[in-house]
Amino acid sequence: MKTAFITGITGQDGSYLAEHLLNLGYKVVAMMRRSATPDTSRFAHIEDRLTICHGDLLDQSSLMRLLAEYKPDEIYNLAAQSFVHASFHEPIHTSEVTGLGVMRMLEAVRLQAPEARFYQASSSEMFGDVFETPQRETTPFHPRSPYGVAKVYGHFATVNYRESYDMFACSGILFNHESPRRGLEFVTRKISDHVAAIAFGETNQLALGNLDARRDWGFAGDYVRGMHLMLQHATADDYVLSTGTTQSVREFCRIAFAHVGLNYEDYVVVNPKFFRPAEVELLLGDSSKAKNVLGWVPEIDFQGLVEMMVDADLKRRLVMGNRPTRGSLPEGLV
Ligand code: NAP
Ligand code: G4F
Repeated sequence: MKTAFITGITGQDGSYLAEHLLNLGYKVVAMMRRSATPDTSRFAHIEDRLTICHGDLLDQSSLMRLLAEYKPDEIYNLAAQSFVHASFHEPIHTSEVTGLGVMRMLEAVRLQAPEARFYQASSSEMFGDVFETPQRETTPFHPRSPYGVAKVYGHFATVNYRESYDMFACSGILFNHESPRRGLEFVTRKISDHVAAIAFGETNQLALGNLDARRDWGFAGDYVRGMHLMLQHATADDYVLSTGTTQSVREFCRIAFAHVGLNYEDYVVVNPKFFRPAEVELLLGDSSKAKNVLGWVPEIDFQGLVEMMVDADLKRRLVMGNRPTRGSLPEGLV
């Protein structure tokens, strides 16, 4: 039985990846950091099948100790301070975790598990002020936030360890991927949760920032399959994962509100406090390398993703016995 080691298990991708690897027959060792109020809700349904351990990307010794103890075959470094907006307020912390944290992981792998295959969660935010559209593996980077800068550091650290030490180290350049388990501060989940809250009469308004920003949004469950495929290939390399379509925040709102029979223009207001000092205006990925080399293709389309997220936030309220007061429930939920 192969052993996989995942950092970031409490986050969105950690939970989907752990599910996927358990289904494939892996022993999954999952790292979380110490917290006074640990949130295990995203993986509670599989917790009894995981080996949970404690470590922190800020603490080199904990990473060394864990890799020495578990000697994993595959290592997925998903942990990060991943919220772009917060990275403007906490640039040093973001650099420490999201940037230098990758170097700490790579050092721990080099010294304790050099034969392990390593996956680094890189990001389309590295493209930032894009040089070309669509963006692919060869597109130059121009990050627009401390988060993006830290991810570029992590990306090149991964490439450098592959080239310097012949380590099997891959960087997955993933475009935005979402799900009902997405954190509430990210725009897609903020919208889906507010649509449900508005339909149930809990609030009357959704305050957002830049409605014209465009993203290439896919489903997280599809993207974790791609992470695993990268580590199964004969050689280590870097891959873009994306859907190849782009939509605006406004379009996400339109579809999400329409799903419950409402018009987003009646509820959405713009509040400049959600603007960023520098914005990434457009992301659109070309994942043909992942398709051709790994056989990876995403299965959930944009409309399906929006409806899945809104349905989940509606269901959460329905199972609590609440009833909607505005709009109409989608057919499957009536
Ligand atoms: P997420 O939900 O924000 O999860 C981040 C995880 O990192 C959480 O488990 C968090 O733990 C953990 N973490 C934060 N600081 C840590 C530290 N010092 N030591 C150990 N763990 C720490 O992010 P996600 O959406 O699942 O994304 C997974 C990875 O992919 C991230 O690296 C992200 O930057 C990258 N990425 C995401 C996307 C996307 O669209 N989702 C796209 C491209 C790349 P706590 O719960 O304790 O905070
Ligand atoms: O949902 P977001 O916060 O995601 P963002 O900044 O694209 O970053 C996510 O995707 C990256 C991959 O490209 C990951 F690396 C990163 O870890 C994270 O998962 O914002 C998306 C867009 C932005 O242009 C933002 O300005 O939505 C715009 N937006 C408009 N109003 C808003 C809001 N974003 C948030 N979070 N909240 C708003 O009220």
